[in-house]
Amino acid sequence: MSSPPFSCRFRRWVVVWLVILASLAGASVAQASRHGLAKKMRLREEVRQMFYHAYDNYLIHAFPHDELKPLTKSFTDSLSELGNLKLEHLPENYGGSALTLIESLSSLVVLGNYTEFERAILWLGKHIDFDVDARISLFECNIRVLGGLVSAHILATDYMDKLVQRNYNNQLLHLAVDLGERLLPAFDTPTGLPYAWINLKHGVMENETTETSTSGCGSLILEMGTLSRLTGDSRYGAAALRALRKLWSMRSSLNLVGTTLDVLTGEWIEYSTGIGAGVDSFYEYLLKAHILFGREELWDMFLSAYVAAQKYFRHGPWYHEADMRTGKATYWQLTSLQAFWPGVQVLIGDVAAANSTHREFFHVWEKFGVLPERYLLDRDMLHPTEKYYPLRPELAESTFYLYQATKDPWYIEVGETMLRSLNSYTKVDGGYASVKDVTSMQLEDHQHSFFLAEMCKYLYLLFDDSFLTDRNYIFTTEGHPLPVRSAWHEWLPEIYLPTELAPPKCTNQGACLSAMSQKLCPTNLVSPGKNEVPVESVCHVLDFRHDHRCESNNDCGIDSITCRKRTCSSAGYCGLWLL
Ligand code: DMJ
Repeated sequence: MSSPPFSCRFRRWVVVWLVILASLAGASVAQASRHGLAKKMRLREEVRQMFYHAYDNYLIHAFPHDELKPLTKSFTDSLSELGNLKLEHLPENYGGSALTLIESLSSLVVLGNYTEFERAILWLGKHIDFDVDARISLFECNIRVLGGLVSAHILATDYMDKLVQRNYNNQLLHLAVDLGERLLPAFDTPTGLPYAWINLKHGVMENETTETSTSGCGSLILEMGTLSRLTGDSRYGAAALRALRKLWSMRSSLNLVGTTLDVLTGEWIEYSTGIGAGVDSFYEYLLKAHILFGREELWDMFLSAYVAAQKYFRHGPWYHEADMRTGKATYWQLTSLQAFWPGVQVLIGDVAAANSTHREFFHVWEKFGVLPERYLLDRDMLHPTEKYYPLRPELAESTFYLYQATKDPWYIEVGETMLRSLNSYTKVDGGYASVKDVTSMQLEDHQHSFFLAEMCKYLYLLFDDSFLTDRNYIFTTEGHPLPVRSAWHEWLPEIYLPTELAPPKCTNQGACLSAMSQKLCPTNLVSPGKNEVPVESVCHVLDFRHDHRCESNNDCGIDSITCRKRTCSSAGYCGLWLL
């Protein structure tokens, strides 16, 4: 037999080498992925230790008070202090509502500790009472307490088979309903925009401030809407949606909303606006409420708001503030709260933009060891007074979302760096302490409840997302998971009709049409008598242009009579067209 020609032999060698190289590459990919998995499991265990160091110290030194003071190993009943920068109207006889325990519930499930979860929910069901003379921030109480309760109620129901005693009888839902009732009077304003502060026992206090923020009245719908879905009582979701619609109707011609406003007049107080403090979760809730409740109206609002934010605030990977009326830049500042934005961008698939902003935030983290509250971009220096880092979780949150979207191991390294920094700079014998000044790393005696609700949860989920296997959740702004269920999308506008309806309309012959069949909104829609002043419908959102011309449905508002979304006709006019 003659040997094969050289070209044939060469080809055979090439094939043999390719097979060898491929199997070596395969082996090293398998090895790398084993190595990657081992690393993630090791980091997951470190996060678990971090959670229990914070949680156990809270239980030992602070429970059932609200939050832990880790340096002095004591407690603070901080529910009335949250958002209350001047510490006004603090209660005298308030002993705490176990805020940190409520905030830890969903994290316990994410970590798979069902026994502790069960112990906690049974304790809360027996001991918590919201009939307390305490003035609280509607926003903070909603995202931390109501959100913590409704999320944990759903988890308790879904994970019933993991509970040992299995005697969970909706205790958390009962608490949530009681709390929801106490929050509702805040919405009783001529505009439907809620007061920022309410006393849990006595309702809105006399001479209460009428100033609130956009996030304060625009980030209630996930928790209140979920309460409505769970109870079948539409009032909670209706109140939150009404406030959101009103807020949106106050947008400028640039589709921007301001930062603070007056709930009685519906007028803006602070026109300078951005994606950080005072506005942040307004954007987040438009999108997440659309995901949870499936309303196109919310998506339209989000999209217009998002496009405007990208247009007027974005400068490369950074976001500055701008005047809502002119779009002109006002403050060139990076704030730690803005770090949530890439997470929202991932949810809508804007991953490249999310990645570039996240990278810049992470560079700032690396530069200081943690994220300072405010940094002056135009002067490339720290804000003189806001040099603190109160254990905020937003960067960890965005890192989690970006890793979910890309599986790029670089985000695991980001998480590892953050974990290391938290352990080196903020871990003390009695828990985790906030940083008072990032230049000296001097600590402050406060472990915020969101450290357990968000920071630990997002870092854990970054390294181990088995909680999300076969389950579809969105996370509230406080990191509490709510399930995305198609049944929750069948929420017809009628459900939102306020319970207090206009009286039936009767003809001279005596035949009456009920308010419900007339699809009327609230009583204040009744045509005013001669000397009466007409009151604006609470669901009314004006069309974008005064002449009602439109280019898309985004330009159309909500009909004041039927509370239905107006759409853009093919001739370019907004109206209640039959589709
Ligand atoms: C949390 O309470 C929430 O994430 C809120 O939306 C913003 N601030 C804190 C964490 O920084």
